[in-house]
Amino acid sequence: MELLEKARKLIKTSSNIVAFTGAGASTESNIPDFRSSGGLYSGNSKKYKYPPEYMLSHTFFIQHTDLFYDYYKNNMVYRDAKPNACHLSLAELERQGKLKAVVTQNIDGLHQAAGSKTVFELHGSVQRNVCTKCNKKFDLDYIMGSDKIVPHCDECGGIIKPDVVLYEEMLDQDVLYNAISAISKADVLLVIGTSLVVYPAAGLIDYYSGNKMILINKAETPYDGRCEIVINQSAGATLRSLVE
Ligand code: CNA
Repeated sequence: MELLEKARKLIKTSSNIVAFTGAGASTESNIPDFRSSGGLYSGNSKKYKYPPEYMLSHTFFIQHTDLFYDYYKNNMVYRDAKPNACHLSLAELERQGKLKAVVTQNIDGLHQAAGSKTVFELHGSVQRNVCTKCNKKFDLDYIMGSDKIVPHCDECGGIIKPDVVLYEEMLDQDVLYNAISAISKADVLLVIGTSLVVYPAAGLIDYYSGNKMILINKAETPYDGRCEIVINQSAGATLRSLVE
């Protein structure tokens, strides 16, 4: 049976689908991923003398806060991005009662913008920001609107940190617990737009115990052999065709 047809059938007959998404779910919203050619790791950050992994680390945030924010604001925040067919189709599956949760490595907030309600953001979100001194919360407009490169709290003057999980930092334990719980109970697992090389996030799909894993990713991944169906096509067009 044709792959798309087979995937469509699995989705049609399931009422407990969970989606696990990565940066490839948002490239069609014009947000670059990390590892595609043209992605953030492939050279469009040449302006900086440090590798992106280091500039997105906790150590770098503490030791070079100004450079961190320069890189972060120019490469990780896309305020004009709109949800694409991938985000919208997943939200539609949730509205139909078929999809129970989206577990995402993305930090862009586009699943919620598309209408998804149950979203577990493993790596946090650029939309939330918090003062490192007094814990006051700030939205993205405050961070980007600040005329200084490093945003400071308007009450105590402390440095504000994005609620984004940087390299060297732990994942939020509640988010992790909820994500594992959803994945381990899922009937169909839709894995979309992720190279599956960033741990511990990628390891979460090991908690899926079924045999209906559908992977939609342009490039090969280390998990291809474990999937029932692998579709190496664009996430937006594929999801649209699976859900309509
Ligand atoms: P990655 O390692 O960059 O992999 C992305 C994968 O998506 C690649 O294998 C591509 O082949 C594939 N891909 C790209 N575009 C499409 C498309 N249109 N359709 C289908 N497949 C596509 O990114 P991961 O998510 O695996 O890595 C996890 C990192 C990336 C997390 O820490 C994220 O926070 C981080 N990240 C997030 C964003 C975002 O929030 N939009 C952007 C860039 C990086």
